[in-house]
Amino acid sequence: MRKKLQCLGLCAMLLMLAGCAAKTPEKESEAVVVGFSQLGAESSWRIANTKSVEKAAAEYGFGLMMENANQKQEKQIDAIRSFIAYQADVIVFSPIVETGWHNVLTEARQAGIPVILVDRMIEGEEDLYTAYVGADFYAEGRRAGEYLRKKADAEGAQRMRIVEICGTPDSTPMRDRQRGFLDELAGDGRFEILESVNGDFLRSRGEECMEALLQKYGKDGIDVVYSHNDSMTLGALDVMERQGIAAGRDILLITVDGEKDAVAALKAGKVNCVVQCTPDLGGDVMRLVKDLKAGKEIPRITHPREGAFSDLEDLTDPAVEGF
Ligand code: GYE
Repeated sequence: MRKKLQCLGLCAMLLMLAGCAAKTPEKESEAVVVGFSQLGAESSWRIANTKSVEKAAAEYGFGLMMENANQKQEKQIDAIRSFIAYQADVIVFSPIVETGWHNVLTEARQAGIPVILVDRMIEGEEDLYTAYVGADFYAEGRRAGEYLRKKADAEGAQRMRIVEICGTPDSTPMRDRQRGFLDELAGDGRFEILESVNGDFLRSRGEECMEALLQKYGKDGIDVVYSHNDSMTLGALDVMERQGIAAGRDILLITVDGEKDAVAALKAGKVNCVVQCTPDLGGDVMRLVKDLKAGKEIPRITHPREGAFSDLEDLTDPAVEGF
């Protein structure tokens, strides 16, 4: 069965490519083919992001060749090479980590195929991509820290011991959510980071990390969990609930993304702050693809507008909802 499906997929792709080869200039816009390398399916955020790209490509009438790399950089590199071989019009990709892209992106440039980064950035290599569409993760980290300072003020807290559950090492959201948070709290003696651990943006790892942290510090030794995404937060929350810890009161929880379950936990008082990060980036990306193909100048950086929800605000506001 699987073989058959693979074969069907291949035939569909060949047909699509045959269509491209035969494209006439007046059909140019219909025949745009976008190669999209998604990095994985590690979180609800990622799944929503994939859907957003698929939906937008269909709305613009673009052909989409999508490959999911299942968290493996080598697979992303292979996917980009296959898009180059197929002569996609534009390559869109979401780099799992910031480094290690020089060779493959040089190949794309030599083939004359523009590259748009979506969701995550790469380090340096400014001349090897045309644009970036995604969040300002540093600002997200600052928002998380800003909430915590206000919360400490509101509670008159003198000391807050923080554990940080981080996303994939060397990824842009991990690096910048950490940097922004630390910068925001720097110089304020009330805050102490006990430890930062790697939860890889996965719910299962969030659970493992929380178990290990509670074993090490005890429930009375931790005041705040700052988790880089909702999936890990929800895993950590499961552990707290199993251990009879009143999340949101005994231990404060700050999370990033804004998926429905996290916003529901916020409204239920189990999470204290949700810093928003929208997965809905497909529309911006495809608009840029269209403009690029039309020969227009496109902006180098497009950040979606984002904010934060917290228990310091009115949570009955209808605008407070998740994706
Ligand atoms: O926060 C997390 C996902 O890169 C912004 O990756 C993205 C992050 C998102 O796995 O849930």
